Amino acid sequence: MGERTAYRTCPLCEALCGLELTLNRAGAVTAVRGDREDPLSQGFLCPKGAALGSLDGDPDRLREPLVRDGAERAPAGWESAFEIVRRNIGDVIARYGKDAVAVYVGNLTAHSIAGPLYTGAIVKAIGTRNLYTASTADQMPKRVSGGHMFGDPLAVPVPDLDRTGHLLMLGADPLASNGSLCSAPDFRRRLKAIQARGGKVTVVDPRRTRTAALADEHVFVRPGTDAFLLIALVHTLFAEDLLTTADHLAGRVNGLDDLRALAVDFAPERVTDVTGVPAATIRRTARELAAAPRAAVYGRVGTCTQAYGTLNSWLVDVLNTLTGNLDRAGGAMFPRPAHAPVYRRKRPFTTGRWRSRVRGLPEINGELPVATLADEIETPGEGQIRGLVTLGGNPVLSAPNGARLDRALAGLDFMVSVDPYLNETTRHAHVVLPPPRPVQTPHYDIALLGFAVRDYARYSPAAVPLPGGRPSETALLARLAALAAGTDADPAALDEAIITATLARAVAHDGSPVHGREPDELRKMLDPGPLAEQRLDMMLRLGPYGDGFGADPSGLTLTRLRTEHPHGLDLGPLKPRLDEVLCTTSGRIELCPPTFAADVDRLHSALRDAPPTGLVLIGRRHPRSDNGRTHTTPEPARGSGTCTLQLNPADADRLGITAGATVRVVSRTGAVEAVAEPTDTLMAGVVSLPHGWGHDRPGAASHHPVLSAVTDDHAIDPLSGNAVLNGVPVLIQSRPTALA
Ligand SMILES: Nc1nc2c(c(=O)[nH]1)N[C@H]1C(S)=C(S)[C@@H](COP(=O)(O)OP(=O)(O)OC[C@H]3O[C@@H](n4cnc5c(=O)[nH]c(N)nc54)[C@H](O)[C@@H]3O)O[C@H]1N2
Ligand SMILES: Nc1nc2c(c(=O)[nH]1)N[C@H]1C(S)=C(S)[C@@H](COP(=O)(O)OP(=O)(O)OC[C@H]3O[C@@H](n4cnc5c(=O)[nH]c(N)nc54)[C@H](O)[C@@H]3O)O[C@H]1N2
Ligand code: SF4
Ligand SMILES: [Mo]
Repeated sequence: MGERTAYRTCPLCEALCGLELTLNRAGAVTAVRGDREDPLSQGFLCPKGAALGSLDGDPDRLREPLVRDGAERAPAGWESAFEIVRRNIGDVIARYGKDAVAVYVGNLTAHSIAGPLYTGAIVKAIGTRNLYTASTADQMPKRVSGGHMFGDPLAVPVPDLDRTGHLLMLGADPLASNGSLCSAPDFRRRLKAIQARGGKVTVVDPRRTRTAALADEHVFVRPGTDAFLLIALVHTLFAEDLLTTADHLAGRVNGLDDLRALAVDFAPERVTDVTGVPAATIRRTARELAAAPRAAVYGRVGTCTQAYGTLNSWLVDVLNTLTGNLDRAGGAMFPRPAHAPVYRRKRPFTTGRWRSRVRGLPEINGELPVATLADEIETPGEGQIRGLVTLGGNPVLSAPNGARLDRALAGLDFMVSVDPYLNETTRHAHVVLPPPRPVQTPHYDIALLGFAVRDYARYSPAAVPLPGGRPSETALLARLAALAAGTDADPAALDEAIITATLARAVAHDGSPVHGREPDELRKMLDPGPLAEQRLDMMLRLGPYGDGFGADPSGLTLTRLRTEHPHGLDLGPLKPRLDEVLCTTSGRIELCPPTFAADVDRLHSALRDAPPTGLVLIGRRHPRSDNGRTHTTPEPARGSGTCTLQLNPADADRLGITAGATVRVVSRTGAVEAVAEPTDTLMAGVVSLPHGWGHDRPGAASHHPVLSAVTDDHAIDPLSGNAVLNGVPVLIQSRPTALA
């Protein structure tokens, strides 16, 4: 009675499933089902999505700003909280300069309209070079690879899952994670469909994951050594003359000879010891890849968050290109999101426009590696970080050597967090500004729709109105940008300025659908909603499926998406679009960028040394967990045995460790205790802890071993600055008997 139904996109992971929510009269979610009419997810729902109601209604979610003075925290009114933020950011800048205020942008901002539309404005308003994001603990290598190969850090090819006949997948466990940089609801069904079509799925992973168990073949690889395997595959394609001369790539590729020369030294036999992969398997894998009529190579978190992250990301797309599978149906393709104009002129991709103060690490894609954030906070001197803004992230759990970052955050002069929870990170904030509940928040995946396996768009209005006086997340971030600028300026001025500038550029660009028109006339046509939605409307109308402000009356507008397609709109399978994407200086795909070729020296020197023999640590994800947010979602976090140290039985025997024993995991940076779980799902020499588990409640004793205490902030992939979170050298010790 009094119940109603609302439809929205699940904001919890990159699969972007459509949900059908049942809400009671009070606006609480009483049931969650998969939305059968969503063309992309077709009713699929995972346990996390099913628990969205408890997350949405979580009593621990903050409802008003929290202000900290020393150890005391007290709720505050919005205006007084904003005033504290304005004054303190202003003070830090006045005393120490703009770079003294850093911004950390977490993964959650990627799942919102607010993050993509306003974080740039906040950073710009502060004027700081100290931008850090979860990207350098995740996918920066793919950005750098796309930047150098295709000219655009956003050019990340996605496996065309629904049409491929052969998938070679490295370092991804989509049956646990539901996929990343490949939005594909019900990944399992899509993998099984490849098999049902007579195709093959091969998984390369140091752990026999659920995904690996489903695959036709699972290849164990020693953590951190995929680059050797991948370059040996490239070697084999050249050596056995297996290159496919795909017509659509003819004349579009630079550096083929350089690449051939580079791969000469990496015969499969040479990399067997270091990778643990038999040479015969490598050769066969190369032959199968070349022989498959439609194949895609896909590498994800396990290949990015390691010592050779960029080399891996590059070699994955080299394989896609050499086998003729780049930009063709069933291969690796570039999605064409409805909100991204295709005519935009892009600047050539460069890195290192500035460097981090302490370690001299290059800027990549406008940011610095999160692995050096603690250095910049702790090291005195000019330019030291004294103030921090965090947006939807929990770096104490997610960044390498989180324990050090935890201590560093405690020393800041001022910290403000936009976050609905008090947790390991936000407990250091002087002001926490909580965004509203998911059902109170409109949704459109600006950041993620560019990685979907079909072109698709979905807009979800808020299902429950915001209580008066409570700012939306977009309003919060827009206000933060205004406060950071030191003015009490109307935050609306920011959106107005962006709309004006975008329309001015669009009418001036001869490739745009509104070329030559009057910006004022276009401005008046925008959706009458809040400014963030006017901006979204503008993006959709200028986009590849847009109405071009009336130029194509059947085209997309935000109003049309909202009213005519409440379950989402399918815009068809991925389409070849290399011409739109490529923006290298040469106008060709750069198969062998000099910086990547130079980094291959590290592979050479590693092969000259004896292969390492010690134990290495990798992370893992559980289908019910969600990065560092588990402790805030009671339902999904429960279940026994999920936070164990997994290790191979042979290693357990050698070390005298039995199942259920508590052991110490010791790395360069720290030690954690965990319960041992011997299992042959792990390759010998490899141990695994889950990622993202932390304290149950701030201030309470940690019930779980924290992976970020043993990951190393000194270990990064030099080309991307990405943290090395997998393949961490560790010692496993039996816990000394506790004193009676
Ligand atoms: N349930 C759940 N889902 C999630 C998340 C979560 O925390 N929980 N997080 C979300 C986020 S932020 C992301 S980015 C995605 C990530 O999604 P995925 O990329 O699928 O990430 P993982 O599930 O961590 O799988 C990474 C795999 O890499 C393997 N691996 C580790 N080291 C190596 C290596 O050196 N080489 C190779 N080849 N493999 C290696 C691991 O054993 C693991 O199976 O998941 C998202 N979805
Ligand atoms: N060892 C190891 N470390 C890893 C990984 C690994 O596999 N192994 N994975 C890495 C990856 S892929 C990633 S993406 C990073 C993630 O790193 P982070 O982005 O730093 O961490 P999350 O846990 O995703 O952060 C979620 C934060 O968002 C807040 N939040 C929840 N809902 C909302 C909302 O609606 N709005 C806002 N503003 N905030 C909200 C939560 O309270 C929490 O503080 O971790 C990385 N770290
Ligand atoms: S797979 Fe991801 S998007 Fe789909 S229901 Fe589960 S958490 Fe939500
Ligand atoms: Mo991630």
